[in-house]
Amino acid sequence: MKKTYLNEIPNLVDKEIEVYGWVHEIRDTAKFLFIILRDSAGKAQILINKEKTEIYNVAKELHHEDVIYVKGIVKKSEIARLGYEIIPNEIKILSKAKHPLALDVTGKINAELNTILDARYLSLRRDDYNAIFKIQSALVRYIREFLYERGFIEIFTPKIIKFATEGGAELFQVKYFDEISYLAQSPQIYKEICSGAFEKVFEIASYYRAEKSRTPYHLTEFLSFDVECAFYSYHDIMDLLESLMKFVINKLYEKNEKEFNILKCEKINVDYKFERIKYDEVISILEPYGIKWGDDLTQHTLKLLEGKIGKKFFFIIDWPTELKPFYTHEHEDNPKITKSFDFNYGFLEIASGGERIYNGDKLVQKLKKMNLNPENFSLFIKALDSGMPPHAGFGLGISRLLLILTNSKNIKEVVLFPRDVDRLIP
Ligand code: AMO
Repeated sequence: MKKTYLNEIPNLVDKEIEVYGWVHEIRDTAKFLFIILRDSAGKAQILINKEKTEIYNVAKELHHEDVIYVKGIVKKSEIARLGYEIIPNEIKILSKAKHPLALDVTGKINAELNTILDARYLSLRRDDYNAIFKIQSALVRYIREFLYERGFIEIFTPKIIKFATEGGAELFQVKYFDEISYLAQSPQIYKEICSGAFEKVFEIASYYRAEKSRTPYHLTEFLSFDVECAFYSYHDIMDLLESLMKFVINKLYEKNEKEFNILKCEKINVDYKFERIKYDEVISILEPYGIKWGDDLTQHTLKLLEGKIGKKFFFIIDWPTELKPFYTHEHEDNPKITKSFDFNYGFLEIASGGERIYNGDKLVQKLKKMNLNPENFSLFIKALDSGMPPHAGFGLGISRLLLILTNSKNIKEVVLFPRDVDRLIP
């Protein structure tokens, strides 16, 4: 007989089944012992009659998080909280949990974030964290579904690299035999090169930034979703990102209702045109707070902006050239600004992107202007000089999006095993 998953039992009334799982809760009364069994699909009540001594003798030794096997008959029950119960004919203990455990899996006793992260092996079994990572899995699946439907190719670029793409200060150094290498901060030049062959590419992978930012939104290892498309303008890319977000979020609410109910978080409305606000306009909104043209928009200033325009998805477009990376394409009629965007939910930046420089000579000029050494980019320059189409793309922080969707407070909550300045374990 195969393992029955606990969400299947409503269809198996009066049938004998074999279930496996963890002891979630135990309730002891004069006549009965009630065990709530949990597996990856749900929960079920096991009703043990104390007069059935052979079974009771095993069951009375059970503790939270012991792993057990139960063979029994499914009964519909008016009084059981879950509507069904299993009357066992056999119980076996497969694995004992040593007490005291580091964390209460039922979530009734709350724990500090550090305890939750240190004891990930237990907190992942909690209904709320379990739901968050099921939503993450679905999120990535729906992104892939959307892009495969539209002819995109999924790529896998190297994570050990020789030269920086997003500014030198935030690189992790890795000893690579006899030379120095770095952990990739983004797939930028590789995804651009691939768009020159496959046209429409995407990648979902982890990247590394030695950022010493202790904020609820920064990690040193973060999961990025990157897109690059040949023959797309930055407005085409924003159109793509907007329809992708609407598809993915609506699909999550449709298919993952159970997980969102567990988290008790309100649905985010995506039923409106995501506004494209020019950087210039943002500055005029923020001028009363002393913000000037050319200033970067810090989290503090973006919070002021959120106060003015509300908490919603929107783009900030046409950033000053000085504020964007070397590969960003300038406006032909005004080289002071770029064909670029940030994509925000309220104050929080979720993604950034734009059109790219696709001419080798222009890139060399730009690198020199930014005091970067063109020799370090010789491969990329060759690619640009070999018939590179105009192209555009974006990079989106999956965990920042998940944080918003699950109404979490800290990005580390929505990462299985987060890495930040203070955390390398577990
Ligand atoms: P950028 O540096 O803006 O752009 O990064 C893109 C998105 O990645 C997420 N992100 C992070 N998330 C958590 N912790 C971090 N330390 C962190 N750093 C970045 C954010 C951010 O919006 N190559 C460009 C993208 C492109 O133009 O295609 C890039 O890396 O959500």
